[in-house]
Amino acid sequence: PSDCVSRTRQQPVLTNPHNFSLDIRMPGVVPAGSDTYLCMAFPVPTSRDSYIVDFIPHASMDTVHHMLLFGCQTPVSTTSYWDCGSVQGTCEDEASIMYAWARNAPPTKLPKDVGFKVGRNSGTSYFVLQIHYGDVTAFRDHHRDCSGLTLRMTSKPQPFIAGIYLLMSVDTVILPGKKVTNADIACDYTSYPIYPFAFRTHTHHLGKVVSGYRIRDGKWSMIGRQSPQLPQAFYPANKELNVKNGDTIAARCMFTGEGRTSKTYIGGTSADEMCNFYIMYYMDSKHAIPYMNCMETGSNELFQDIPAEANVPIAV
Ligand code: IYT
Ligand code: CU
Ligand code: CU
Repeated sequence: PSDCVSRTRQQPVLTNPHNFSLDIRMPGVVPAGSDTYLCMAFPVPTSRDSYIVDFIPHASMDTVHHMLLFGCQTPVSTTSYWDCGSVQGTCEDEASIMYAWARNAPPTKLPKDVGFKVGRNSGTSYFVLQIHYGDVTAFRDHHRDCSGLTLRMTSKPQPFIAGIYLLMSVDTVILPGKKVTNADIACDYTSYPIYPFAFRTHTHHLGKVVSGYRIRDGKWSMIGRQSPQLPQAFYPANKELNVKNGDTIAARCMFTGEGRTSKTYIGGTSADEMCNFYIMYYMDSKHAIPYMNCMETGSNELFQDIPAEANVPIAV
């Protein structure tokens, strides 16, 4: 790691004793080949609750395809970095995504007064950094990579807590050659209001467009819509839209089976598919819920009224 700066040093910010920074960086790695996924866990440094208020990416543009940051209790390893491609995952328990950086996409900022709450009490003991190294020809000189993130953190309680609402399909089957298959997901929302500010879509190769909506009194309002073939970062959500008790949250992934000669199922490899719509929201800290998900198939009756844009491919 001689060509990487110390990754453990913390930089106290002298102007405010509550604030500190944490470097989450690969420890000087050389990926074995193109499309290698490497993960590394970092303990959350305080037992007391603290809050992430900003993310500063440090990524080698010529090699890093994407970076994701997760929070969880039990990473696959706590001793060193590991290969976290399709076989080994990130965490033994459920991970939640907190940040996504993707090449050629602008990184999203948290709004003012909003923080991700972390710390052993809040169920996040570890951060896991996942880096997808794309083209590794830049490693022919055997230099070592220390890409990662700096987290700007504070121990000062924040008025609003950031969270993730994940809609995912568990049962989609895409028939070979069939032009359009929709994966529809919907759940009733029964909690305190959330304020979406960013969204992320994820499919593998067959996804054409992914759209997310709030349905209130039968009216569909778009939270976000994107091509999953564009960089899978968090993009700004449609503003001035909240989700409250009594609403329905819904998402559709439009897939094509063209070019396949057998059925495609939901699964972890690049020959499988996924349908994910992530909503990053904030919530009043008084009754904040940091993670929610929806895995229910939406009914045909409900999705009769989905806006036509959900089936209009986005040019990439
Ligand atoms: C089967 C599936 O759709 N898996 C997704 C969603 C997922 C994300 C997380 C499922 C679980 C999680 O803890 I975080 I259980 C999936 O694996 N998505 C990938 C990454 O794992 C985040 C992605 O890039 O969105
Ligand atoms: Cu990638
Ligand atoms: Cu996937």
